[in-house]
Amino acid sequence: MLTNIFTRFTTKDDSSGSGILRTEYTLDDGQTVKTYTNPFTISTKGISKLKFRSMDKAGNEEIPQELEIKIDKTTPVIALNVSSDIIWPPDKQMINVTISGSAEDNISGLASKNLSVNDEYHVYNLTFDDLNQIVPLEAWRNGNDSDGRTYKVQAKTEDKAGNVGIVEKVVLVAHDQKN
Ligand SMILES: [Ca+2]
Ligand SMILES: [Ca+2]
Repeated sequence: MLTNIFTRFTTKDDSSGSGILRTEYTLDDGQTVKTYTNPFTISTKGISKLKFRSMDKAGNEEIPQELEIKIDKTTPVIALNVSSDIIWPPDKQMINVTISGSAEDNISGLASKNLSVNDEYHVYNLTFDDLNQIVPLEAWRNGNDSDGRTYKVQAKTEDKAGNVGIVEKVVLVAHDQKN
């Protein structure tokens, strides 16, 4: 679940034993078997399977052990939609805007997801932990706000490897109908 994995095997034989002869490992299900000498870095993206076993000088072989290593360098995939991107007319009515969002991360999985709704007049400052909401937005802009009033809908997610994904949608209370 990290961005890179630094691998170090520690081996021990019981004190009455004959001592470790060597440790072997494979990253491709046995097609290439290597003898472990020094710590190494695994940076292959996605899911890798590390299999390893040790043998002692008396010829005893350990049952192979397996470790699943997830290297996740990609942000979660987010889909975000709003039911209206323009609110009209600016008559101070509250308009229900449906926000539909989903997020997934198929390597390490999602650690968190948040939805926020803000507006440029700093009247709205809402946060949710569910990306699906119905939010009443005020259909109003100041008469001298020539580019209209902007509501910003933001979905922010983080996966378990710390990759952060952000997707934003804008809902506009237009200044006039030509906008
Ligand atoms: Ca990811
Ligand atoms: Ca504006």
